[in-house]
Amino acid sequence: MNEPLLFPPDFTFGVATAAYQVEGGIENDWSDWERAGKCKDPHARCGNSVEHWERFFDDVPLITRLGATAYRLSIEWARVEPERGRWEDEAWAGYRARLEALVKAGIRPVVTLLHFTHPKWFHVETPWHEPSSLVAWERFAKKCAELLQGLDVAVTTLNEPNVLLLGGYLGAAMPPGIADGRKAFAAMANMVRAHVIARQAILERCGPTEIGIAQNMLLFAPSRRWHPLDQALSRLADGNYNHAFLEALHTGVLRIQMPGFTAGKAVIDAAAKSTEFTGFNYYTRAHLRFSGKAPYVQFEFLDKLTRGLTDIGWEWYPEGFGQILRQLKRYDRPVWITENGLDDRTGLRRPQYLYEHWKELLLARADGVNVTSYLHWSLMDNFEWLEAWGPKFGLYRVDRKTMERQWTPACDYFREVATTRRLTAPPGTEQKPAA
Ligand code: IFM
Repeated sequence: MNEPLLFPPDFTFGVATAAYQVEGGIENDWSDWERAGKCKDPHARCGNSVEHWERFFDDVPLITRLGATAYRLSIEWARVEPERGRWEDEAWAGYRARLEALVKAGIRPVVTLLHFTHPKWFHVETPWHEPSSLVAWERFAKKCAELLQGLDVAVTTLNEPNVLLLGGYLGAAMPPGIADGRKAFAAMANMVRAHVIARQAILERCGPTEIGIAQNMLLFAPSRRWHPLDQALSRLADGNYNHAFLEALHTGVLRIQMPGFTAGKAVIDAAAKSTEFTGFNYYTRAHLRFSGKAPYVQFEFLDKLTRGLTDIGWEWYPEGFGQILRQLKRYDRPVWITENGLDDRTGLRRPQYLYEHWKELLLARADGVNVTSYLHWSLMDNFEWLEAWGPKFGLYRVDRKTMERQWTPACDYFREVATTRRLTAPPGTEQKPAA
């Protein structure tokens, strides 16, 4: 590419975090999960995390210094309703003060209502596969809508419902730790309904608001390109994992199809056309192999192009970003990149990663995909769920002994592109050029 590619003047550059991963001091289903020794390191604890709750007002300038004008953050349900039906007014006021501080600093909040974590009572008393989940959720969503009244914010109701369902309801790898296909489908249908309920509550109290979900999407590919069963698995994963939830929010019909294994259909009319934008979280490509014995699907990250996996072991594959972006045209909504990033423990690869993914984004735009925002995961290093404190996803490195936030080379590069809108290659290159 000889000419620099340009981002349009109204394109939004921002950063993202989630409450449990950064705030600290939260007791919820995940803190219980850790105590039960269910992270990779059974002694790992999120604990005081990176103290973003306490340090929030000092962290705001970290965002503005990047030239970012949007910040995706989440409300921790367990902080505001630690016991069912008991609101913590101080916590609500704390969130309001934080949102106002962002707005005052010229940063538009993109507020996530549910980012994986729940109050401790939720899975016991009103789990997602039961209708009672929606009663509890509606009360919470209405309080969130009150919180947002009068502020210029956007909302992602749910973060990666597909990850929560796969990990929490099929794989028993995260709370609530269930492995039950029937309950998983019931939970999925209720989460579609939950999006609709939250949207309704927000529109009623806040007026016109941009509302969507943040959907994790992987570029699925057959491990053996020639193998018909690996090919079929990739197609099924694309349909069920990537698109089923988005399709439901587009058409009002939720459909899961695993020929020979299972199928599910729920008609939720109110979900049709229930988003203002398509939120897309992209990290990598995954290869699928039919293994011949239960559970039949082998999921692998392969370094097919010998670029070096990212430190968490995911493939470096910006081309997949562009390919999925082109698929999203079908939803006929502006596309927001609600997350994209990598675990980069030296901090040296992130500028090149940004460059290659931004290039794909701009090429997709040139092909008519209306991508209007890019929110980097993450503003700063944080607690990475089952992997706990190993991964480093932050533009800012955090020294957890001193809690100091440290500028990295990617901060310079992010700022340069976000403020000039010109995509030029970062100085030096740690990555082989895309094939
Ligand atoms: O840290 C997570 C985030 O909570 C959800 N999306 C993927 C990120 C990296 O794994």
